[in-house]
Amino acid sequence: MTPALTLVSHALCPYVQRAAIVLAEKRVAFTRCDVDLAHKPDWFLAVSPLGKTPVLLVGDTPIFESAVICEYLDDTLAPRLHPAEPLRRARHRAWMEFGSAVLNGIAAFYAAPDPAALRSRRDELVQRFATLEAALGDGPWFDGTCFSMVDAVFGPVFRYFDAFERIDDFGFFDAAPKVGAWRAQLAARASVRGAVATDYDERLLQFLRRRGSALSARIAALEPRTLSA
Ligand SMILES: N[C@@H](CCC(=O)N[C@@H](CS)C(=O)NCC(=O)O)C(=O)O
Repeated sequence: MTPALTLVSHALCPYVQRAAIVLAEKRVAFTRCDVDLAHKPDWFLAVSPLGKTPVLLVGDTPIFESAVICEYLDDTLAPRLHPAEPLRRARHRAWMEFGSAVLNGIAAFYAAPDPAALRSRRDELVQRFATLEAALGDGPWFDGTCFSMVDAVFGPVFRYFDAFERIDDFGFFDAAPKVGAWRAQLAARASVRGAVATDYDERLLQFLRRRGSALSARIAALEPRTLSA
């Protein structure tokens, strides 16, 4: 019998979303348990050696690091999201890493301390998307017609840009039409939509507003009406 699966989560964590998307694609029941990362409970620190979400509890056994969790789920539950052919699979794993680098770039963008740094971090993300554009085929997914693990990684990446676009038109995807089309496909996918709670958008905006960053200042300068539109 398959042991019970518990995904130890944080409401805004994009790495948690990867695992939630993979679980949903595999149509596997799991329990989600959110922790407050500002006040980490002892039981959480006991199962998370780095003090980070996500952790997947497989029965009583904890697995940490989102990529490892996703690989474990792919090894044990159908349908496979990774390609069977080793070279192609290696290429997918490499682009999963690229997805993590884009997440770091996103964090640098929303934490940028002043407008000049915000512009530089924006330009770095645009460069990342130009690189991604050159790697994409005809879609609709990263590698054609099969939804893969790379898609699970980029669903949460692109979700941030819904919030950024409520603040301003930063033109992130202007020169990357394939990336833009892929983003739209991912935004409509049930597993991607269901990986966050219904109050996610408001919580993310609150989180961004409280960074004390150049982006926070931009949010504070906006009319509440603009943000709710
Ligand atoms: N490499 C990790 C990154 C996980 C991560 O950075 N999680 C963040 C939340 S999104 C976290 O738990 N931060 C709390 C901390 O670092 O104290 C993974 O892929 O699982």
